[in-house]
Parts: sequence; structure tokens; C-alpha cells
Amino acid sequence: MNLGVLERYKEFLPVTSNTPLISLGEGDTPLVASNRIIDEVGCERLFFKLEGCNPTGSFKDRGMVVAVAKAMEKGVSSIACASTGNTSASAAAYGAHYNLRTTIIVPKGKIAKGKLAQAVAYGAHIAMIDGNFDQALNIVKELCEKHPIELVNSINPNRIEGQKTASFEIIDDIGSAPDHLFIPVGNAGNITAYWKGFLEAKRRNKKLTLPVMNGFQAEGSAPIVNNQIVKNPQTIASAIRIGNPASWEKAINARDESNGIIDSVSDSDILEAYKKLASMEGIFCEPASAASLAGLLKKANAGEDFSGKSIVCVLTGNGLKDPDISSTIEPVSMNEYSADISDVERALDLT
Ligand code: AN7
Repeated sequence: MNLGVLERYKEFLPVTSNTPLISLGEGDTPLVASNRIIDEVGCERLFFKLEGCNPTGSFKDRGMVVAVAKAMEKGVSSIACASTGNTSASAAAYGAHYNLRTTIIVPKGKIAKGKLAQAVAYGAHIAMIDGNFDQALNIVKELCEKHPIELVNSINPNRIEGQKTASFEIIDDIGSAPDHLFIPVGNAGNITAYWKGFLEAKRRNKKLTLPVMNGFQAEGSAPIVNNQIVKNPQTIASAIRIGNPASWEKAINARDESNGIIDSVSDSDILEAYKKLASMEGIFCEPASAASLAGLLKKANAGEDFSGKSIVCVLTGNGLKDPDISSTIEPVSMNEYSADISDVERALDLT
């Protein structure tokens, strides 16, 4: 049985005797070895961390469960967040399960259909603003200062605490940290959390070698790469359409302390990696998640030598969340036939 992040990792989390050990079964996600894409990279071992297998289909649940538990510990009955979609779906699910009023503020028309469907179904109060994520985050921060509402965006440190548990799982699964971690970067909370997790694991086990952190933003939403706030961020990867990341400084620390990089990938690189993961590995993630593999392929194609290296690409969310993007994939073969076996045999070249 999946114990959930709080029960499994309580000694490493801000858990007191008053913290309810709540769970929707988050964490303990698969680390899947690449079978085909690894040949293009030329590394020793390549793994995908399937964070889309969390209860609401993204990594957000790991941190949300801790943020919600700490809110409940304080006696707060109302939570709120700004979101490009996944944080709001996660907050709304825990809000529903624990009977908290959940308010989400999202950029109108800019969040993937599956994520909005989740927030609606879980019963969130939804404010769709005529603005982008960065504006939504400013509004929700002010809202939570004025009212007795718990802010559950990743500027809430409990979110980062929960999300760091993904690093512990990777170390447990492969027996060490990988040489390289590749991860998408939006608001930059997750890269911050993974790095914190690896550092804490090293404090407990001095022999652990830390990974090089490789973060990737989308080209049209790359404030950290360009060292400049992006007023009007653009990318098909709506989850990471963020122009002023809240954890900007911490992401830079993770990059520099690990001798890593934060670089960008184009929308076409992202879509190519997204399609490859599905068609070559049987792994359907959302476009933003594929930025991690897109980044790895960009480096490998530029000639970086990964021989002998172990690499983990974090795939942050499930592909089912964004049906509009998936419907742009050309089917290998998809035609209509009469309900007649000989017709279908002919179609499949089986005659
Ligand atoms: C699938 O839900 O910001 O760098 O409001 O949904 O920690 O922000 C989502 C971000 C990567 C980037 N992949 O992580 C939100 C939100 C997926 C995401 C990211 C997000 P951060």
C-alpha cells in the first residue's frame, strides 16, 4: 500500500505530533528505464521519473499534501493558489478530501482542459482572470495576507518540503543519485525542492555524489535563462508559461551549487520530445514535462558526451491533462471501416 509522503518521510518533513498524516496516496512513483531513447543519448543509464502517476496526475501532490496538512494543523479551513493548472487541480483535490474551501486563480483560457476539468469536478471556487500566472500569483498573495486563507503555492515552504521527497525516491531506486537530473522549470519550486532533497540526503550519507542539475524553460518563457522578467510569456507548454518565477534565486543556487545549467528549449523541441516519449517509450506526459527530455536531447545533439553517465529526466505531469495538444499528433493509421473482418484485414495488410 502507498503510505503517502507524510507517513513515509515524516522524519524528514516538518511533521509534529499535531500534524495530521493525511494522504491521497501521493509519491512512490515509478522510475522507468528508457528502452529506446537511450540510444540517442549515448549514456549508461537513462530513467524517467513518472510524476504523472501521482493522485491528481502531477508532482504537485507531494508538496500539496504537506502544505494542506500544516494548514489543517493550524486550524485553517480555506486554501488558495494561483496556477497554470496542476497546482490548482492538486489543491482542489486535497480541499475536497479534507473539506476545505479551495479558491484557485488561473489565467483565463490558458490552462489545459484536463486540469480545469479536475478543478471543476473537485468543487473548487475558480476565478479566471484576464491576465497571466504572474498576475494571478500577485493577487492570491494579497488575498491570503488580507484573509484567513492559507496560500498553497510553492512560496509556501511546506510545498518545497514535500516535493523534495522525489529525490529520496530516486536515490532509493537507483542506489545513488544520478550523475545528471533534467527537469522542467516554471515557477522554479521543483528544481529548488529536488536540490534540497539531494543536499539533505548527502548530509545523511556523506558518500553520496550530488547530481548536476539541468533545468529547462520554454524559449518564450525563459526569464532565468535571459536574466530578465518576461512580461508576456508564451509557449505551448502552458504549465511553464511563467515570466517571473517565485523561486528564481533558489533555482540559480541549485544550478550554481551543482555546476549545472538552466537553459531553454523551443516549443518544437518540446513537442518532439513529447511525441518521442509516447511513441518510443509508451510514456504519455504533458508538454511541459517533456522539456526535461527536450533539454537532454538538445545537449546530446550538440555533442555533449554522456557516456558512462546515469541520467534521470523528471516527467512532471500526465499527458491526459492536455487533450488539445495531444490531438495535434498525427496517427500512424486511423481509418473507418465497416464492421466486417475482411475489410479490416485488408486495411491492416493481413490478407
Ligand atoms: C507539469 O500548476 O506552476 O518550476 O501553477 O505543472 O516548480 O513551477 C506548474 C508547474 C513543470 C514547473 N511541469 O514546475 C502550476 C505550476 C508541470 C507543471 C512545472 C509545472 P515549477
